[in-house]
Amino acid sequence: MHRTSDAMIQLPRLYPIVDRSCFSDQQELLAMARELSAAGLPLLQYRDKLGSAREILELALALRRQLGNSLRLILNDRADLARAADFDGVHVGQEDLSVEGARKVIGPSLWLGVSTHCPEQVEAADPTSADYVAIGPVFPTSSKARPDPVVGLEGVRKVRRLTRKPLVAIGGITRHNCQSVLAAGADAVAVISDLLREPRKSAEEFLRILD
Ligand code: TZP
Ligand code: MG
Repeated sequence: MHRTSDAMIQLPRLYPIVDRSCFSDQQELLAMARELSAAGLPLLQYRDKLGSAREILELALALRRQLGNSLRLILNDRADLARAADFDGVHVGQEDLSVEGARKVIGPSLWLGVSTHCPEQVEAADPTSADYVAIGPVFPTSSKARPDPVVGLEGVRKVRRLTRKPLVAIGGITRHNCQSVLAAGADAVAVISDLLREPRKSAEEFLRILD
């Protein structure tokens, strides 16, 4: 499931993230991923700020093994492990490898996303080979340690004007506020906590609302 270089990627409106810190063990995370896959979601990010490289690769390989190629898997932070686990892409932040550094590791065809937190970072990301730009936190979040300042819907509107790349909004997005985030110009919403309880049901509700 690779892209043709230079072609704009087609992001689904819901971008679910399974975060290792939300689960007591690997099996729980895998079970949630299977539920999201059963709901028909085509994209999933695995985020792990706690595990060693070895543990992250092990769980990434298990995700790929269990989910097959039915959905596109993106690894947070680690371009090297994304390749090793045969993932479909990587998502880097401002303190990970640079976009072009990560691109060198993953090659031209895997998906590459970059987190931004202000207009200057979006302007810097725009001319790079990133396939999409994430902006956030849009709303207050408890899923990220030391989050950057909240950008609000106004922040989404502002950065929408700065790039034509697909824009993913993240941070505090729920079934209640997701429509307002798309209306502010985001192409997709990335969600951790509002998918945790009853993942399949809440994913289906998101899909209905975002349609
Ligand atoms: N980056 C900015 S906010 C955030 C990340 C990883 C956490 C989003 O999680 P939630 O639970 O959907 O607010
Ligand atoms: Mg990161």
